Amino acid sequence: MSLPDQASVTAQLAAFTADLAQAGSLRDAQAVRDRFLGRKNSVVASWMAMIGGAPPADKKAIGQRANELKQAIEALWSEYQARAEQNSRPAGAIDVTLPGRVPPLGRRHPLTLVRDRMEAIFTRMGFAIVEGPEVEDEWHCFDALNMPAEHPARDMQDTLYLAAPVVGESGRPDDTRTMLRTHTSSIQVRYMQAHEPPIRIVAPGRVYRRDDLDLTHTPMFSQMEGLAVGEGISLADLKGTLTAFAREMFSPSARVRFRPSFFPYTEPSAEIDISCWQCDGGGCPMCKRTGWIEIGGCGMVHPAVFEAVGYDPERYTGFAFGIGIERVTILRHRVQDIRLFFENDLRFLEQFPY
Ligand code: 2NM
Repeated sequence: MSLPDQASVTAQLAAFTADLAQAGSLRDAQAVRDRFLGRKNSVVASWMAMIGGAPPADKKAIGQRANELKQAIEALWSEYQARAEQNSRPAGAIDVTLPGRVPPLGRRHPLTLVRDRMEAIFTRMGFAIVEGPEVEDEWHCFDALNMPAEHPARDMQDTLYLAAPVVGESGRPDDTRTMLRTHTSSIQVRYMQAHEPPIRIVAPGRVYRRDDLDLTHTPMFSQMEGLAVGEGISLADLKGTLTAFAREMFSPSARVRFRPSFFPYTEPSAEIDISCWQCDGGGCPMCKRTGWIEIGGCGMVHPAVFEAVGYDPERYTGFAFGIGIERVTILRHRVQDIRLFFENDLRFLEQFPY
């Protein structure tokens, strides 16, 4: 056999192409490829084998021809395979053997998860969930809640008023400004106007205040306020309700402590502390070594609020409380910065599994 030259390469490629065209099945085609490219007894293998016995001056050229042939056949073979793959099913058909594409799944926001849990706990205790408008009038947000015109919370510094005043529903002469609600108590005022006692409701929702952004403040945040009104409702009912909530939400051994405080719409008023669920009250970094963690405020509804909504303050008493949903979420999940809740960074949001 004469030594392979450029013409031999061309001739072998032509032979390969012709033989492949004759192949009636993938198995036949693979046999053709093996005859040209296989490790033993193939055309390429026999050319490689000639290198050893060839005159030194020809060795390099034979090696080059063998490589050329090998690469060209490999290229033709991949084209053949790609064509065979396409022809094996009708155009546009679905290849049912391919693995399915898993669509990316959304998930609930951490604040929604905590709110849902809180709602479930209060629902089981007989509270109804009530919502209301985020754009409010001053009467429902302030006047009805024993916060008269001179009250500092009504200042432009603290409250976001809307540019276009709209006449409110109360018909009162001072009821002309609209605002973004600063607490969800306005929902409870609306509910009391529309329903006679006994009532038991929780009002979750977003609230707005004129705050600058920092680690612990955002101008929008979420609250859940609770309200129970009836005959003979006492501070003991308030404490029992909050204790039951804390045991389900934080720890079965949770205790509740009231610290005297002031709100215009309750008397007496208190801050709500829960025994630290990390150290069970012993003192740890999470509770700043105090054993207690503040989660909100509460009190017995002020008679002036009942007057405003048309309830008889001689007949009815009630308790109310407000809990910050961001605050509870931050404490439960040790979130470092409140702003993370509102930036929608998936690396943060994907860390809340339940
Ligand atoms: C709080 C603290 C104390 C509250 C009062 C009322 C209403 F409408 F009945 F007067 N709703 N919520 C209340 C009381 C809210 O949040 C820190």
